[in-house]
Amino acid sequence: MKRFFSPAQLAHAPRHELHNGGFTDYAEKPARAQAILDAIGGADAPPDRGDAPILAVHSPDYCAFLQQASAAWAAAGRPGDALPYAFPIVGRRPLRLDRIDALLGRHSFDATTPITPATWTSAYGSAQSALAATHAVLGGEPAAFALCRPPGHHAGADYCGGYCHLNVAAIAAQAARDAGHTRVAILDIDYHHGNGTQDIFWQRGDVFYASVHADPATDYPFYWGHADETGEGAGEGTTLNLPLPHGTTLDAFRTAQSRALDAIARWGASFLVLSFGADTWEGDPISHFALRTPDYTVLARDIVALGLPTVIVMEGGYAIDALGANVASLLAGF
Ligand code: SP5
Ligand code: ZN
Repeated sequence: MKRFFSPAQLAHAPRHELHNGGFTDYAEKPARAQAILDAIGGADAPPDRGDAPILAVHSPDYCAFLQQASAAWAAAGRPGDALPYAFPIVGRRPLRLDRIDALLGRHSFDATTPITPATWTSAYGSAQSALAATHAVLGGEPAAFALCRPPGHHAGADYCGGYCHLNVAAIAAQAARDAGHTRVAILDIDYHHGNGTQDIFWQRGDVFYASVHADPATDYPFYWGHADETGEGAGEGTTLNLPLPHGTTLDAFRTAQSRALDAIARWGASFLVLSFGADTWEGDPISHFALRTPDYTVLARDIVALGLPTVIVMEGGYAIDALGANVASLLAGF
């Protein structure tokens, strides 16, 4: 299978994240990508397709913010990585969006996702990897893998959060739409709900979003991913959320994934984007499911049985010692 990764994706390396009221090591480390590369035997650098396919999903203001936030933070005399601390509740607006503090809160939904001088470069490379895999599949490959890091599924059209800046699954899905696929599905099997992906396609009837994830009643991102969220307007019925409890093992996960696959098949998708997170693994340090390494091959075979051309984009997975084997297990099923 073709695999894509840009060395530029390694540069984004925040020191800390805000966790339970204090700072801890940032879980989404560059070493994650190296562990995956080692396990899958490397990857090709993606060509540069420019920012048009990124701007097909994200707002120009938000992309400018990602490029400028770190310099503005430093210019304001702040040390370290840029981090928001004040957020506009829905319906409020800041009067001065030139203030870095106001900008950070306007374009973030949490305080766990610092912006560094390399954030834009790495996120841009991550998006280019997703686009390279998408174009490989559009060109006839049955499947291709984008080693996306930083990940994407928590990022909305104009906000970051959850270690995510550019929504690589949404960028891939939109590129497939723009290449002529009229019905594109995204299956998200990261441990966390992909709130950004859901938001981006919430009112659209041309992209189906299905997610299997930890119940937001107990888990981040809390405000999205409940079973009664099904989309609105033209998108009514094209969002499917399948929350699961702590301790979930293969049987229940596979049953939920099969429900998602059935819905995608019934809806008539002709192209699939798989948001894959290995944070469902039993030993993941920030998650509470109990999948085992061989389980990913089983899940992949069920996805292959759908018979759709498939772009796989990497999302979470924080047990670095097991991450390579877990990704290799998934790819073996393809
Ligand atoms: C892409 C993805 O999997 N994002 C997950 C974001 C989860 N953030 C909330 C949980 C934060 C846990 N932080 C643990 C810090 C360990 N040093
Ligand atoms: Zn996750």
